[in-house]
Amino acid sequence: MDMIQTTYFDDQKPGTSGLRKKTKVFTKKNYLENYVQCLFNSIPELIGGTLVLGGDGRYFNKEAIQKIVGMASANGVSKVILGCDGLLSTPAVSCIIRKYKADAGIILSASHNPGGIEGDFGIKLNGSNGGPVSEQITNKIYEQTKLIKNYKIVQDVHINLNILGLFDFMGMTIEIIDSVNDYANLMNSIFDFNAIKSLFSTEFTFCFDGMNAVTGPYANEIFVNRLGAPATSIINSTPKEDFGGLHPDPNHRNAREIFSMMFDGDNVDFAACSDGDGDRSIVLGKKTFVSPSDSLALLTANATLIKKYKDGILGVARSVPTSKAVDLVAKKLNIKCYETPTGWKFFGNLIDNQLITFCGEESAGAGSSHIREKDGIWAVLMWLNIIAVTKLNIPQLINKHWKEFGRHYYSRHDYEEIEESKAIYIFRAIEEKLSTLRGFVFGDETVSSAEIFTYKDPVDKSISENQGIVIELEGSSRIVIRLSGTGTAGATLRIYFEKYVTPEENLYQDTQMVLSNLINIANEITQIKDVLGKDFRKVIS
Ligand code: VG1
Ligand code: CO
Repeated sequence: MDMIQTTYFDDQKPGTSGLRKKTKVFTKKNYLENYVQCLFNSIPELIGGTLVLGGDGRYFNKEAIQKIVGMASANGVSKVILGCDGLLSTPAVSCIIRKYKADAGIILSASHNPGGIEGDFGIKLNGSNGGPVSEQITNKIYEQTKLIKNYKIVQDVHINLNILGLFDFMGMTIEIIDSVNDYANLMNSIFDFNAIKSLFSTEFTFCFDGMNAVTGPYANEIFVNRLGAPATSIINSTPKEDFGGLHPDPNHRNAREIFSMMFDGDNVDFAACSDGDGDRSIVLGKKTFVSPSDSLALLTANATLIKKYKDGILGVARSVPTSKAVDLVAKKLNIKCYETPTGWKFFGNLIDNQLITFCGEESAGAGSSHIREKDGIWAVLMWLNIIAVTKLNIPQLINKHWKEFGRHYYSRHDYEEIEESKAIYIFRAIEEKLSTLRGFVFGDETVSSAEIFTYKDPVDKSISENQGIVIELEGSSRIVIRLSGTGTAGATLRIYFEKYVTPEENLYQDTQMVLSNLINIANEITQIKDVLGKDFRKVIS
């Protein structure tokens, strides 16, 4: 074992979902090692404990695994559980931590960010409940990154990642497990696989796009081997180091293949795709994109059709920019609906303390108490199981939902890679205006409240400040503005819009048109075009 002096003293603050940087930053001498040592220093339970380790297969995944195994051994970890070939999806890591009672999990992924030498790399840390570590631990890690002076490592580790079984590595146990099996078994315990099998044996046609990232092997095992879908229904199913040039972010800009399949063609009933590490997914029906906020609402409304949730669910939670569609369902079901900051770590306490069963985000992540992560394939199986039971297709289910609850027109606009100083300037300028916005009239819209979202955890009472600006307008419309915590270049500003219409109003209008007033209001409040000098806006959902 060697104690290496660091040559790198840059402090690193984990963002919404771990630490993400350009791959070329992560591959710099000592960079990954420094950060991983900070993780070991922040989770003392790992000394003599068990670590789950795997990643989404992107460039540097395997090398990083060899280094982390060497560091785990030098730091006194007693067992490392590895996914075969170094592959584990984020939900699978959560499942495995819980099943094998591990102390922590490290997921090597920058999730929806592109991979490859020119792309991004990232590290997520999950705790013993299977979920992303809390803000308190993230803060501890950040403090460590300011102090770190050396790290411990066994150098030049070359483990064969393809042989399943138990091995001894200098007194530490390494167990290499099938990456998919435990997760697939968990899915089988939640859903009625026979009902979905019957659905696949009808005329029903299905396509899942693995985007050349981690979900391909999971989709093949679950949809094809266990549920009988044709092998051809899984596309881009081999994990590649650069994702074959695809950008595995489940939205219409990046998941082009399934969008054109569903909007330009007519022979597939249900299409879905996931992000790089498999924790998020979108579903599409014929000429129908299911807005993730609507998806959470619809899955909640239909939960009791699913084996595991047949007796009802405890409560739900959504992140602040996610539309309030699920709030209406919760009201009808007479269960509580919590509003949290963006990022999955805030849901864990609510699930652990039996306050909620379902949770989700507008960014296409939804999940339940079965693990402590959002879960892309779980959400697809939820939809398939509901379709199998109700015999309704996606457009019919969505229509039925809107006709009962009304519709939340919803859109997110992103301003990516803008100058950080300009993003901060825009933010500060709105903050200064906040108190004067209340009661302000813009055309036929009136601001009913404008504030910075602060979250108080109902369980441990911890406070998370500065979680975005929320502007509410009379008549259930909202604008939310926040800075992304997952980008790796410049700053990304996200602006979210929603407008509610009752079942009696027009449910079938163009979303951007319905939201155009709100978009104008946001332009006026932020002065974004003037500050940036040009229009950086990208319509994401
Ligand atoms: C984005 C999404 C957020 C999600 C996060 C991690 O964060 O908006 O909803 O939880 O990515 O997802 P941000 O800070 O860039 O808006 V994953 O699938 O990339 O771990
Ligand atoms: Co992800």
